[in-house]
Amino acid sequence: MYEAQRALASPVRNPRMATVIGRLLGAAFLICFGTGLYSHFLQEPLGWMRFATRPEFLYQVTQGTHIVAGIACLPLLLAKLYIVFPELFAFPPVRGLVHFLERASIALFVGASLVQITIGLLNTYQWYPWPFPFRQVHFALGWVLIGLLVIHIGVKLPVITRYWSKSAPNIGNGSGSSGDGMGSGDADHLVAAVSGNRAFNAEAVRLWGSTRPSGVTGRVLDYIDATPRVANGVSRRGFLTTVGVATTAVVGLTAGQTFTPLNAVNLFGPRKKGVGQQGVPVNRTSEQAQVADAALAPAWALTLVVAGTERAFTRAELLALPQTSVRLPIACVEGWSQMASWRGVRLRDLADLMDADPETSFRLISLEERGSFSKTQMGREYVRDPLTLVALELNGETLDLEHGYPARMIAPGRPGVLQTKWLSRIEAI
Ligand SMILES: Nc1nc2c(c(=O)[nH]1)N[C@H]1C(S)=C(S)[C@@H](COP(=O)(O)O)O[C@H]1N2
Ligand SMILES: [Mo]
Repeated sequence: MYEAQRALASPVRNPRMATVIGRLLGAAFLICFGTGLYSHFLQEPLGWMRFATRPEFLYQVTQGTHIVAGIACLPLLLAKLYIVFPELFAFPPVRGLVHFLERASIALFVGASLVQITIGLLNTYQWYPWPFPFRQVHFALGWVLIGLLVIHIGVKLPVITRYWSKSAPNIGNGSGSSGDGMGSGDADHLVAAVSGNRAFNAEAVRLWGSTRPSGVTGRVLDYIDATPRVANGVSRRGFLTTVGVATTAVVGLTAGQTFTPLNAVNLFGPRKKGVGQQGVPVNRTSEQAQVADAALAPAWALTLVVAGTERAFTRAELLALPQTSVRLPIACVEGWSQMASWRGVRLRDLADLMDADPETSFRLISLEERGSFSKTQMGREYVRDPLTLVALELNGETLDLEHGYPARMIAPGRPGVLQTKWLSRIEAI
């Protein structure tokens, strides 16, 4: 076992590096969790929840951040696994119940993280090669991961605090795993830890001083002395540079799908700004939604239903009402977003025409018959917002069929999935 660990030894495989990469990864996880919860509850609000409608690009920012931080997790997680990989060969593999639980929680943590990042990434490409509903599983796994992150930080707290700052690791004084009273299991563990890092070995010898203790600590030092002091190729600086470049590259070459200054280098993002009908990307097409016939039928009218009263508005009638122009983004949950100019009727004007109570929420129903977004709900804060439109025009032209002709919803600060295209009915609820 020591031989295996020795073969894997490297200057980057040390607790300081694990702490450095670990806290970046931890921060990315927390950002993903926070922005993910926000996105989730926008789509599935609990009854009492109300959301900010300003700034109108809020969701564009939170979801863009979610996707960018999620993508950054991939190289960071691989780097972290590279650093701690020799732990797989720790001997004995299990040193009692607590140690077993610690290792089991880490195994679960690594597995769940890999699944979470992978399904999230594939989702941004709208590829769902699995038999479960993405959002519910991604949401549940998010909670599992935060729980495991808390456990992981708790378990590793002594290491994290000791290696948090750049100063020399204080392995000699007052730490529970060295000095007198160490069991032989601890010695194995220390040998294992020490074997991971040549520079750390030298530090250990220095800190322990010239007096060579006998017993367990002496064994550790004998081991250190017997171990060749050659690094196996990867230097710390080289490793950090590689991780930095890889992370910057995957982030930088994707973020352009939502962050305009990087648009030119958006190589990995599945959607490009300005590419699509009327300069806006299309997520679900009229063909996929099977709405073309109903949407282009001359008999189309938008039906409003409030407190049992129904009223149908033809497109000509909608165009005859006061028109408002707004600039609002489509901000897809999958990370891309695009600002656009919309023109149409304020939803609150229609609600007033129907004498709707200002406290009512609405249900938006699309011509689309199947599909998870054919019916969506809109809270009162969006209904009453002056920027919320039943849009009839996009970027100065009649709304394209692909963008929801004859009429679509556009509201500030909402995920793309709730910007319902091909409207058919709007019901007060
Ligand atoms: N009826 C309906 N509306 C819909 C969808 C849909 O599948 N069906 N997709 C939504 C999603 S996921 C997004 S991101 C936006 C995209 O709008 P766009 O295609 O006009 O850019 O439309 C939304 N409106
Ligand atoms: Mo979307």
